[in-house]
Amino acid sequence: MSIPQGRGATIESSTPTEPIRVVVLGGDGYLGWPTSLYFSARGHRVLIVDSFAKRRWETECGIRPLCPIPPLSERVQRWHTPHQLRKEIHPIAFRCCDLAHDYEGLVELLRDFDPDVLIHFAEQPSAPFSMKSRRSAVETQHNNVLGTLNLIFAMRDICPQAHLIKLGTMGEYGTPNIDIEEGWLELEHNGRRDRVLYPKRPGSLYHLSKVHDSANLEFACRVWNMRVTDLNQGVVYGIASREGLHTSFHYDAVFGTVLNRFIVQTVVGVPLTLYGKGNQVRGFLDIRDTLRCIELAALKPAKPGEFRVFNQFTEQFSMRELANAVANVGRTLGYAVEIAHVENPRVEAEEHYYNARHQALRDLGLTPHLLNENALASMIEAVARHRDWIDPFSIAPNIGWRKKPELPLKAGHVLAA
Ligand code: USQ
Repeated sequence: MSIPQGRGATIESSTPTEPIRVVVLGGDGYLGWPTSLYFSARGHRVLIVDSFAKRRWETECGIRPLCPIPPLSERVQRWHTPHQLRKEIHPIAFRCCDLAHDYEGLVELLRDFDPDVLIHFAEQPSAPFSMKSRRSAVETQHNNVLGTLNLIFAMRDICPQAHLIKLGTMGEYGTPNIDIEEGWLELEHNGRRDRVLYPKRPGSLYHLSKVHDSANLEFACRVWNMRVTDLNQGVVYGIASREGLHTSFHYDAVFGTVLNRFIVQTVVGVPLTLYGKGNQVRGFLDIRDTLRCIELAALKPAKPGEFRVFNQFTEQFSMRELANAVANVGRTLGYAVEIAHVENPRVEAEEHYYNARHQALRDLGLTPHLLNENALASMIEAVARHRDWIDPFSIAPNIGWRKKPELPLKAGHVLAA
């Protein structure tokens, strides 16, 4: 199957398979929207479910994505228009439902749609947001942990055979001084052996919400025979877009992830905000690989009772390496890029061991898009097309991990509630 490509990262086609029924929870977001299109383009039936909480949080924080994102109904309509005559493309359905607060609505939509696979992005995704205030921490954990708990019960009772693909995070592990395995650890203690969930020591209350999810999901597999794939995803970068159908790309200090931020900073001429020494190491992946990894997990599901964990990233970098790579490419494109070591607003190790296993998705068939100068240059060029819409006042970090935001706040910055 081949589909016309828009600007930004291309959404590649893969081997056609039997159509499946896919619910994308959180399908209005940065990853949920391109995932919905990816599955729809391959002939699968897609139901998007979203509470639009992310749009509300953006308004509350006074920030906006790189370019205007039309309402979901309009985006879906724009997707349908060129495809209406193609029999293999089914209309994308959508429902508004807040998993944490509308259990009846959730049960009803699962009963109506009868999914084979549920892909769960419907969580508050930002570490800084979760550390902003008591209120935002409670909202994060309530939304994420209780939303997922409701989902577990609804699946148990309505569609127990369906496969849940849950977006977790590499940040669940933290930065332990031993190798990071894929979810499970073989342990020998006092002469006895066992296989246990890998010990977690995350760095924010957001990351911790995903740890709680993982524990609940493993329980559901063990006790209710559910089938779950927990994707411990690294930091995603890139712009997945088709003409008029951009995804919600953030660069602000709340929802923007580090490489996407560095790219925007290059374009607007703000020094790259390297937190602390910049020797923190994290796993990264191209947004196109996110889509492919989810497809691989969906087409080769976990078995009943299996809590399967994949570490979903393709390469690891220190923040300093990333900043230098962006600066070098930016300069060759004519931007005057500077790197600023700003005081680290987070509490995190800036020098640490990091060696995380990430073999399982490759074994399933992932061929990664690795980060190189061309990829960085095309991201810079794609962002530059939206230069006039970028809000430079939303870039400087203004949420600290410690009790009060002690960092200087400049005009236009949002105060923590
Ligand atoms: N960092 C900078 N400068 C910045 C922003 C971040 O140096 O301007 C540093 C941070 O201190 C941190 C690293 O970059 O050491 C990553 O920060 P990030 O904001 O890109 O990513 P993080 O907060 O860890 O969270 C993001 C997503 C989250 C996902 C996670 C994957 O927001 O949803 O779960 O990446 S991971 O990092 O592997 O846990």
